[in-house]
Amino acid sequence: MICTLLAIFSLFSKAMAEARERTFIMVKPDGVQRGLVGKIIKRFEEKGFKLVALKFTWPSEELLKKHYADLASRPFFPGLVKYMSSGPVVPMVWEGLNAVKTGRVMLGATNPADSAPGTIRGDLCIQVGRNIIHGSDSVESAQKEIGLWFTEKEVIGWTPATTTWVYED
Ligand code: IDP
Ligand code: MG
Repeated sequence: MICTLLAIFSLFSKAMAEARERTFIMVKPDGVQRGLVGKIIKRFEEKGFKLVALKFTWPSEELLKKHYADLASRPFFPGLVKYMSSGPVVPMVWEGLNAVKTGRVMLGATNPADSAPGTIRGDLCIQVGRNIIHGSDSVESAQKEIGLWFTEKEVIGWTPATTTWVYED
């Protein structure tokens, strides 16, 4: 009996922990210039993910070089840093079950030429060097990116009134 209760409790807390997965999403300078911020936020809101951090900021080249450190040796890196530092961006943190993986699916492929219709990139942009949005590719990179762009205090824990209508438990 106690074992069953413990098993149920551990399944429940596992589901709750998974529902707290966080991903770092950012509207890039072209998305801001093209007036797509509201539309992009709406997609994540309507999906059922929870917004836990957001800001409007013009990022430094230094921050962008850290953000894209993994790509430093790629030929497009200097152009990428120039593009990303060319204007304000909207970094955000979204939370929910499988937020990282589902967030990537919602973004679509890196190159909009390969992004499926219905995805953000598939619907709203054309070229890889102007692909309007960033999304973390793993839970580990999400944690790194959230730490780069936000302080701990800027990430807000809260419970939306809709939670029990989005999740079964
Ligand atoms: P991702 O944004 O889908 O995770 P990454 O391979 O991590 O894709 O590349 C980061 C960003 O670098 C892309 O979103 C895009 O803006 C840019 N990028 C990637 N490949 C190219 C390229 O071949 N030419 C120009 N820019 C590129
Ligand atoms: Mg990436």
